[in-house]
Amino acid sequence: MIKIMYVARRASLFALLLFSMQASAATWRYAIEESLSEVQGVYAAKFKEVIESNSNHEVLIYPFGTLGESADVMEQAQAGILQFVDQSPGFTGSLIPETQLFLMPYILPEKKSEVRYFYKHARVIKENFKALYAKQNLELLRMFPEGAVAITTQKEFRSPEDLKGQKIRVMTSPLLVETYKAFGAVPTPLPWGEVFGALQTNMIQGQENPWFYIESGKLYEVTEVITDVGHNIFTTAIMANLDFYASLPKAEQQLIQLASETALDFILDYQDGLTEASRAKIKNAKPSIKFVTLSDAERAPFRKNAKQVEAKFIEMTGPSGQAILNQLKVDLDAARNQ
Ligand code: 6CS
Repeated sequence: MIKIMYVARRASLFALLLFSMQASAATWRYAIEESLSEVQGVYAAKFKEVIESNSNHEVLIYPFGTLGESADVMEQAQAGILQFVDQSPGFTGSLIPETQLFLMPYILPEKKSEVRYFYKHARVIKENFKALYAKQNLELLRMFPEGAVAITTQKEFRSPEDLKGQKIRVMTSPLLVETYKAFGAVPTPLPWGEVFGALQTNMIQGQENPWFYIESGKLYEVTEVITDVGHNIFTTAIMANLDFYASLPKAEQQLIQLASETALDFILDYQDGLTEASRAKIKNAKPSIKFVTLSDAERAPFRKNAKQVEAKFIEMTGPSGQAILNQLKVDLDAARNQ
């Protein structure tokens, strides 16, 4: 009798162990705003590789278009339907106005070593933004750059006056609207899915994006001129649903941190030469396209007008935005003096 009870107890302990092992093998859903072969997709694939080779979890990546626009996937991540999401500040601005800091023209560095140092070490990301995202039930994991932003147009421009009356599409951020007003244009906020069609039908005449995206989205097909005014680098952010993240054992949180940092290093290296390669592909596909790089003198009025965008940022975000801007400047100094 005692032996039967002993065997039964061992059997149920074994079943419990088996159950907990199965329960710990989870499927984590991760949505991005781009395709798998674009920068966010490459980051996500590296993240997935690190998670899957160090645990029995599976990471399912949902590329742009599979779950809706960027605003839709953010709602799904906040609700916990998705465990991870990549959303760029150009869309997060309506939820967390301070993230528009990354859209402010002529503030982020152009030099590669400074860019790298900034995204790896900035306290404004690790502390200030981490706290702001947490208020929206999001654990901010990393922010990373996606390259210098260029402006596509139908006609050449060299000054804010030349952009008068030109409808330029921006992501749905109030601060980007202010930027393009300051640049002399008529800003037109649209979700990504509508951009190609709007250019094709001349509802808008231009838009801004990193070179790789202009190439992979074939925007050059509906563009005559691509201009570098040196005003920004594109920033994106990856985050986890906070309830989900907080419920994980410490070791799993550490694995997520490891995967996020490994993917950050990987994506920084991956982008070496990406802009140059994208420019070459565009020229090859459309030899008639014109590339323009504004000189320092031509950039001067854009820089001057950018000052009013900083004032708008403070108007939109108040003391919290001011504190964040101050911290950003400290971090940028650290990156310059590293
Ligand atoms: O312009 C946009 O809407 C977007 N640009 C990039 C580079 N990534 C995601 C986003 O859809």
